[in-house]
Amino acid sequence: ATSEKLVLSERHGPVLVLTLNRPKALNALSSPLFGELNKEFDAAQRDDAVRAVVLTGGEKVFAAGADIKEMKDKTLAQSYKENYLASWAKITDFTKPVVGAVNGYALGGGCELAMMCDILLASPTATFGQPEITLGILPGAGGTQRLTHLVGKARAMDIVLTGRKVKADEAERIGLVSRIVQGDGKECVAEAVKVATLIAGYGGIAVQAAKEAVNAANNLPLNEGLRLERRLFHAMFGTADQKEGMAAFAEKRKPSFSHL
Ligand code: CO8
Repeated sequence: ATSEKLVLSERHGPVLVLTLNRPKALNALSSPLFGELNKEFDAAQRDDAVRAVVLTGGEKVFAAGADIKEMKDKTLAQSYKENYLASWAKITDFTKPVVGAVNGYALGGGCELAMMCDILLASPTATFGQPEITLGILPGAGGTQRLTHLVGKARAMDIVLTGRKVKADEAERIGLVSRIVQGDGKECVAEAVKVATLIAGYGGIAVQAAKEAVNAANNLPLNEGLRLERRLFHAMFGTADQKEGMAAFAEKRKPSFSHL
C-alpha cells in the first residue's frame, strides 16, 4: 500500500484527468502528494497530445487542506530554509487550461489549490473554506491573495478571519466557482471532462494566449493588461489556427485546428 499513487492519472483523448488519491486522510495535501502532482503537470506540459487537464479529488472530497500532521512540528528555520509551500503553486506555471472539479471539502490548501484552476466546477456537496485561523496560522498558498481577487476584500476577510465554511451555492454567488453541476460527484467530474474536451478542440495557441491574458488582469494595471491583450491579439494573425478558423467560418464548415 506504500507504493499506492497519491495522484491518479487517466487520459480521455486530449484531456488528462488527475485525481488526488489519499482518501483516508481526506486528500490532505502532503509534500509527497505535491511531488507527484507537479511531476504529472510537468509531463503534461511537455506532451503535445495533452491539450487540457481536469483536476479533481474524486467523487467525495477535493482536499481537506495541507497535511496538518506533516506541518505541526515544523520550525520557523526549517520552513524558511526549505521555502515550504513554494513548490505547491507550480501548477500556476502550466500554460494549458486546467478545469477543476470540486466535490465535498475544499478547505485550506484544498481551497487554494482549487483557486489555482482556470475554470472551477463544483457539485452541490462542495464546501470551501480557509480554516487556517482555527489552527493558529493564516493561509499560505493564495488564500489571502487569490481569494481576495476572486471575491473582494469584504468577503475574503469574512472567510479568512472567521474560518467559516462556504457552501457551493454561496461559492457560486460570490464568484469563487464558475458553475455548479447538479447531480453527484461523478457528474461533476464528467462535466469537467466535457468542458476540457470542448476547449481542447480549439486552437491551442489561442487558448494559451487567452489564459495568459485573463491571468494578467490580476497582475497588471488596466492599461498594461489591455496592451498585453492587444499584442497577443495581433500575434494571432501569425498563427495557422487564425487562418483556418476564419476560413472555416467563411466557408460555413467546422474548423480543423492544427494548434500551430
Ligand atoms: N491534515 C491531515 N489529516 C487530515 C486533514 C488534514 N488537513 N483533514 C482530515 N484529516 C484526516 C483526519 O485526521 C482523519 O484521520 P484519522 O482517521 O487517522 O483520524 C481523516 O482525515 C478523516 O477526517 P475526520 O475524521 O476529521 O473527518 P470528518 O468528516 O469528521 O471531518 C473535516 C472532515 C471537517 C474536513 C475535518 O477533517 C477537518 O476539519 N480537517 C482539517 C481541515 C483544515 O483545517 N484544513 C486546513 C489545513 S491548514 C492548510 O491547509 C494550510 C495551507 C497550506 C497551503 C497549501 C498549498 C496548496
